[in-house]
Amino acid sequence: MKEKLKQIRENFQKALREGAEQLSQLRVKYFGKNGVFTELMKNLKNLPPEERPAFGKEVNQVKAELEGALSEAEQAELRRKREQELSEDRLDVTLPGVGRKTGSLHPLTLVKNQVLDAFLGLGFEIYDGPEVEYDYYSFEALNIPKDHPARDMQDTFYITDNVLLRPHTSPAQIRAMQKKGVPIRILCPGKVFRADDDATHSPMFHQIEGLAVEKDISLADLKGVLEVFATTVFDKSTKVRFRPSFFPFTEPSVEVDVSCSMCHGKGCRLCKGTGWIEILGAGMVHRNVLKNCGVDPDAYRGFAFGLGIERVTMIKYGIPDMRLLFENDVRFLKQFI
Ligand code: FA5
Repeated sequence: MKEKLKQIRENFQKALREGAEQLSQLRVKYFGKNGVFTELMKNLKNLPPEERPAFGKEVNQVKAELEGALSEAEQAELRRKREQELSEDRLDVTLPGVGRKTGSLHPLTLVKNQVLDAFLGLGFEIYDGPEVEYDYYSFEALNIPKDHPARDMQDTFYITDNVLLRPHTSPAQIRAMQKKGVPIRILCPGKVFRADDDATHSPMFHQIEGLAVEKDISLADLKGVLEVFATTVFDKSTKVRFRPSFFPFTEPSVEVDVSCSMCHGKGCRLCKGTGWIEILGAGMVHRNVLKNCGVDPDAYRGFAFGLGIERVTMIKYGIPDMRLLFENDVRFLKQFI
C-alpha cells in the first residue's frame, strides 16, 4: 500500500509537471468521487487494523499536499489566461467614437408650442375637437347652409353626406360654446383637411382656432391679442394690421397681416414687395353663430381667429415649399434643432 501511495504521488507530480492532462481532468481523476484517493481509502480495510490509522493519516497528508499543488497550478493557469486575454483584447482609445443621434421636435410642433404659449399666457385654455366631424358643426352651425357657395372656401373630403373630415378647427368653437357656455376663452389646435395640393396648400394641415366670448369684447381686443401672438412668435417689433374680408361665421370679418419679418416693412421677395404678410383670418363671432350655441347675442360678443401652423412656420423660417414639412428628410429637419 505504501508503495502504491508513493507511486500515486509520483504519477500525479509528473502529470502536473508535464501538463499531459488538463487540470480539471486531473482533479476528477485523483480527487473525484470515484478517484484514485477514494479507491485508496476504500482499500484501507485490507490493512491489519493496527496499521490503518497511521496509513490513513499518511494518505490524507499526501492528498492535501497534492490538492494544494493542483490548486496552485489552477490559479497560475487562470492568471495566465487572464493576462493573455488582456494583452489580446486591447482597447484602442485613439479610434473615433460612435456619435449618438439625438431627436428633436418637428418645426411644426415647435411653432405650435410657441403659438399656444403666447395665448395661454392671456388666459386661453385648450379645447380639443374631433377630426371626423358632422356637417352641422363644420358648416351649418357656423352660418353656412347646405349648398351655400361659401362652402367652396373650405372644400373637404366627405365620408357620407353628413360626416366629413373637418376643413377647419372652427367646429370646435360650436362644440365648446354648446358644452361649456359663456364667457369662454379657448384655443383649438389640430389637424384639418381640404381638397387642396400645391407648394403652399396641403390636403392635410394644422390650424389653431381661437375664440373669446365675453360681455365687453371688441375688435380692438382681438387686435391686442393678435399683437401679443405676433410679437411672441415673430420678432418684438412686428406690427399687425386688419383688412376687411368675409367669413360667414364672423361679422365683421378681417384678414390679418403681420409686418414682414425679413425686410421689416420695406418690401422684399418674401412679402412680394408689400412689406406685409397675410397670416390668418378672424372677426367678431356672427350673431347667428352665437344663437346656434344658445348664447344671447345682445348680451355677449366674441371674437374668433384661425391660423395655419404650416403658413406661420414657412414665414418664420423662410421655407419656400410646404411639402418640405411633410417629407421628413432629416437633413431638412435637423436645421431646426
Ligand atoms: C379658416 O379656416 C377660418 N376657419 C379661420 C377663421 C376662424 C376665420 C375664426 C374667422 C374666425 P381660411 O380658410 O382662411 O380660414 O384658413 C385659415 C388659414 O389656414 C389660412 O390663413 C392658411 O394659413 C391656412 N390654410 C388654408 N388652406 C390651407 C392648405 N390647404 N394648406 C395649408 N394651410 C392652409
